[in-house]
Order: sequence, then structure tokens, then C-alpha cells
Amino acid sequence: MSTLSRRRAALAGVVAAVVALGTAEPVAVLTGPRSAPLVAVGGLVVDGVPEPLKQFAIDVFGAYDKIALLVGTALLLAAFGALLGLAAARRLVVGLAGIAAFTMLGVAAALTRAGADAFDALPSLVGGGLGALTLWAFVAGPLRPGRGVAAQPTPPPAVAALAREGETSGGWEPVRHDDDAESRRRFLRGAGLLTGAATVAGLGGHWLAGRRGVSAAREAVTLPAPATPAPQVPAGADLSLPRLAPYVTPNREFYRIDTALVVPQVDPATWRLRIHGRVRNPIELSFDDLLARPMVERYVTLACVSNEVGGDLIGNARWLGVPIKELLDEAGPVDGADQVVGRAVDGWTCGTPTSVLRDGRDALLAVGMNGEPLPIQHGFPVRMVVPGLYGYVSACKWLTELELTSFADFDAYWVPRGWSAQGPVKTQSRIDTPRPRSRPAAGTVTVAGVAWAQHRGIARVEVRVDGGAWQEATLAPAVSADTWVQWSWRWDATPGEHTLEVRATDTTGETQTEQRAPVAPDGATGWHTVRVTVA
Ligand SMILES: Nc1nc2c(c(=O)[nH]1)N[C@H]1C(S)=C(S)[C@@H](COP(=O)(O)O)O[C@H]1N2
Ligand SMILES: [Mo]
Repeated sequence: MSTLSRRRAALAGVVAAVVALGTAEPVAVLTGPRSAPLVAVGGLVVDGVPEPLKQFAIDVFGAYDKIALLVGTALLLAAFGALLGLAAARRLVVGLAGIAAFTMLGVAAALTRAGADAFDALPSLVGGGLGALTLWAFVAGPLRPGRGVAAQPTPPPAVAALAREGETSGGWEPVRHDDDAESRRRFLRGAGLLTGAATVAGLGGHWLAGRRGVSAAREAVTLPAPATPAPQVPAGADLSLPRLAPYVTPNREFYRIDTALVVPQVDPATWRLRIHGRVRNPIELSFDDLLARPMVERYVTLACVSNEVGGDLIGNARWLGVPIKELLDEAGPVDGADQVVGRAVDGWTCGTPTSVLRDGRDALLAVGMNGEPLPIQHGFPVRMVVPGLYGYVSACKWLTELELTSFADFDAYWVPRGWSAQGPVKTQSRIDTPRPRSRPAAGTVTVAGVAWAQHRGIARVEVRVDGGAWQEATLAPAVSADTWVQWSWRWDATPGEHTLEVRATDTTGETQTEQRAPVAPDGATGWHTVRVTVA
């Protein structure tokens, strides 16, 4: 029996990996998208990958970082599949043992995520089983090339005896060459068909599993009217200039940052919030309990600590929710409980100073965003919003627990990954127009952008051209110190290349430093600089 060529052995292993990953997806329609091995193992990668690599991926792939991660994980697993195929060609059990090991990795990944139950092992088990079957079929089973030959290795004894005597072939013709070609075709056809079917099953299942979500439940939510409505947006808050970020960010344009490879689908009917830990009176609330409480509506600008100078990981929305302070007052934190850990259904955590949540600012358990129930990707049904703090220490989406503890006792998700436990938003400003490398016409050019120092408020924005004297920009009105503010400045632009710089000063008198700092560990600093060529 001829041995499987190395190329075919590797191909068999890749097909087995594709079958394993692909067939697991339709099973995950029953058990939830996060139990599929690709997503579960991808989640391990998200949580475990070193920070610089993660930052690199976000820089390179931007909003597609999650898809890139899933594709990358699939390619990596396919490469392991090729190695297992090579191993299986020598000793089938070694290849099968490898598949079993990867199956266990998938099972472990699916079972260790927050909120997992035993059924979440199913997609990996089914996928692993079918992957092993595939490998066997190609290496030792019906799809093995050369198998047709091996099936009739010798003529019947009587015929053989005659043939040896040179008398007759007895009608027995070796059909070795035809069979070989045929078995090779069967191998390739099998590989192609299985890969195609598994890919269709994988993509279809992934799509279906993701669709089986809570959009209908979200649409059925009727938000209560706020007991305390948001202040009117003052006339002129939005300069409505082309390219300038609007004062209120529409939901579909609002930046999204989180570690979730598939958006958690949280049913408001079964949602519970537990407020527990170092409190005198632990509290548990249902979604209806929450909606029954007096609601406050506020404009708050949310910013990500990973926002580079000039970046757009920031947005301003009108949030409807319950003041966190009132709930904490009812729960009664005990002395020393200086940290409130917000915990999401997917296990992600943020740590917020208890004092900040109780100092009277509009820290909310938000259920509404710009007049709608929270969009699912922005945390439906309930998230935290805290004016003045970066999202990673305060804005927990898909919230399910508030645990009172201390900073000494618990590190939230990003802290062991190199980010600061404390994350007040740094005063920042951005030039939105003109765009970098644009070519405005000479004459009066409106330079405009946004500036923010949530909860302190912006006092002044200044612009300078080519390192000249700082010129004070005009600030548009804003709803409160908790939102960003638009600014504009009329520039008498002369032909040639020019450099525009902006800096803001907050109401504490602190002016942005020119010193450039990276986003880690606690937010970027530096002046946003834009180069243009005036025509
Ligand atoms: N459950 C969960 N909540 C989360 C995160 C996360 O990864 N998981 N990321 C936080 C970060 S870093 C930011 S900046 C904000 C972003 O909120 P948005 O996606 O609604 O803009 O959500 C925060 N809440
Ligand atoms: Mo963030």
C-alpha cells in the first residue's frame, strides 16, 4: 500500500480542520454563538494576547479587527490541521490524538467563559468528532488515494497460479493505473466537497447563531419618560459645518469598543442586576424594577482611553437611566469599599471609584441612548455611563453586577494588561476641518473642531499657525461640562504649506501639554496638528 503523499496528507488535515470548525457553527445555533470553537478560542486570544500586538491589530485592521482575529485564528487552526494530517499519514492515532487535543481546547474555551453551561461543549465535540472522521476517511478510510488498488492487491489464487505458469491471464486484468487516477480524483473531489460544505455550514451557522438575538425583545421595550429630562441643546451648539463631528453623535455612527467577538444577546426578561459585595443591603433588580424607578436623561460624552490624539473614539449621546448613586446609597457600601466593579454578562469588568459614583455627578445605569433603547452593541439592555472617566474604567456594557470591593483587592479587566486602575479623561482637542493634507483655497478658512474635558468643562481653545502666536477660538455653547464642545476660528489663509495646531484649557485652568504620550497606560496627550497646502 503506497503511503499518502505529504501534500495530500497536509491537505487532508486542513480539510479535517475546516470540517471541524465549520460543522460546529450550526450546532452553536442551539447553544449560542460564543460556544462555537472559533469564537471561543478567538476569545482566549483576545484576553491573552499581549497589549502591543492587540494595539497593532486595532491600528492595522481598525473596525475589522474582530473579523481579522477570527480569520487569523481559523488560518492558524488550519495550519495545525496540516501538521496533524502529516502526522496522521505516519500514524493515524497521532493525528486523531491531535484533533482530540484541539477539541478539548475548544471545549475548555467554551466552558470557561462567563455564563457558560455544559451544553456549550457540544459545538466543539460535534466539530471535533466530524473532523476526526474526516481525517480517518482520507488517511485510512474510503477516501484514501490508492485505496482502489489496495482493495484488490492480488488476483484470485487460481488466476494467480495460471498467470504464473504463463498460460493465461484468466480474464483478470490489473486495473491499477485507472484505479489510481480514479482514487486520486475521489480524494480531491472529497476534499473539495467537504471543504465547500463545511464552509457553507460554517458561514450559514455563524450568521444564524448571531441572528438568533434579542432585537425583537429590544424593539418591544418602551422607555419611560424621564422624570428629569435632559436640558435643551442650546442654539448654536452645533455649528453644522461639513466634516465637523455633530454635537450629538447618531447611534449608528457612535464608536464601538469592546472585547466581545460576538455581541452579547441579553434578554431583558431574564436580566438581573446584583449589587453586592461589601454592602450592608445587597440588592437585586429586574429590568422592570429598573424601568419603574425615576429616570434621568443627560447628555454625556463618552471617550475611549485608546483614542489617539486627533482620533475619533469619542461620541456624545443623550442617555436615559437611573442614577447609580441612588442605588449605591440603598445598598450602603461599607468603609473601605472604594471600588465598584461593573461586571458584564461576558465576564468583562471595569473598576470605578465609589467616591466618583457618589459625588453627585450624573453617573447612570443607562437603558436609553438618543431616545432609543440601547443598541445591542452599545450594551442592551443596561450599561454604565459615568461623566469624566474613560470607558474602560466606567462604561460597562451588558451590565449584570455591581460589586463593591476595594482597589487593593481586585484588578478589573484592563489593569493586569497594563492600563491604569484610575482613568479620568484627559483634556483634549481635535481639528476636524480642514482635513490633514487637504488643499483649502486662500482667503478666509474656517478652522473648527471639538474639545473635551468631561465633568470639568472646557474654558478656552486656542489655535496657532506655523508655530506663531496662539489665537483664541470661539467656543460654541454646550449643554454641560459633561459634553464636548465645538470650536471655530477664522483663518486668513495665505498660499503655501501650513501647520495648524490646537490646544484646550479646562475650567481648572489646566492647559493641554504639548508633550506626546501614548494611549497606554492612561490616555494620550499632545496637541493635534494638521498640515494643509493652501492653494
Ligand atoms: N462588557 C463590556 N463593556 C465595555 C467594554 C468591553 O470590552 N466589554 N469596553 C469599554 C470601553 S474600553 C469603552 S471605551 C466603552 C465603549 O462604549 P461604546 O462601544 O458604546 O462606544 O465601553 C466600555 N464597556
Ligand atoms: Mo475604551
